[in-house]
Amino acid sequence: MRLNRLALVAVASAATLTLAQAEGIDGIRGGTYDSSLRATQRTATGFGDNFSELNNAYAYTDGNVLNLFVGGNLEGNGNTFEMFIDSKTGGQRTLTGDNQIVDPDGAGDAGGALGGNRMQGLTFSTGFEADFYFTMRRNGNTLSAFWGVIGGAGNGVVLDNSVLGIKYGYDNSNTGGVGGFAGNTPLLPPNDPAIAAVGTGLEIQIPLAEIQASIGRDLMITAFVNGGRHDYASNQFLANNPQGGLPGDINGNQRGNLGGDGNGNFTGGRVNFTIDDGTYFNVDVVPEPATMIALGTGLLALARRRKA
Ligand SMILES: [Ca+2]
Ligand SMILES: [Ca+2]
Ligand SMILES: [Ca+2]
Repeated sequence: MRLNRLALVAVASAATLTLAQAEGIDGIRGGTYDSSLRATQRTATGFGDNFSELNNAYAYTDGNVLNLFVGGNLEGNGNTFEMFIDSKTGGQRTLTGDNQIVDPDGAGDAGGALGGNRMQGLTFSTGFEADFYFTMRRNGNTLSAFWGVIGGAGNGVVLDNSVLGIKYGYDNSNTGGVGGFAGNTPLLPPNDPAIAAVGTGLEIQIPLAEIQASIGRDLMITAFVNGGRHDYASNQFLANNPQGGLPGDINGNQRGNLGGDGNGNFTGGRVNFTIDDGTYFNVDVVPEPATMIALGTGLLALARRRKA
């Protein structure tokens, strides 16, 4: 009898734990992210204060999904949020163009965002070999999101919160975080509390199975804001490396938008430069927090056996 009650308490605790951890994918940073700050922005935005800026990244895994929150804004003029995930061995450090065709309509090119006229040639940090690609744009209040497999053939997937188990949400109410870019002033301090505090922006949930993640192998993620046709990069990258995380930034100064060539120039539709080393953040892949559930189930089974 005593054991039965103990078992029930354990099961109830597990249920409470599960409920407490439910995170709405709504662009609002809930309490589940509290201990999972991964990166803060160190460069004021060249795409407009509170129009397009990436202030911080919070992310965690729970054995089933990756939950990712990026505090900031994405302007409703069609600008794109770009995210590359390195979740397994292999992939592309330099986008070869041998990839799925993602968002061809938005890119204005049959090859799509990753193709020869848009991001083919973009080179990631040393050690970062991209495996998957997520992109989202805002036109007014309409969100569009797409998924691509690096090295995959055929067409990417149009996401709508009901396919691949991938969910996304956005809240545009941020008015804090970084300001507008005003020249090559020194980098903002790392882990600035006001920048880390931004609590609205983009939120994404991706099943770990979809990115073939393995327990114990960290995810590596690099994210930035790009132009509407994926052809003109802003200066909002996460994470920043100690030098600012932008090409050529070796003197600790903020830099303006990277454009197509890394130097702020529009090159006629092509983003093609090398991102500095360390321009990504890690997210550890951990097992499901099943200890409580297993304990509850075990005790319940034990109680049943004793009863029988
Ligand atoms: Ca949320
Ligand atoms: Ca701001
Ligand atoms: Ca990889």
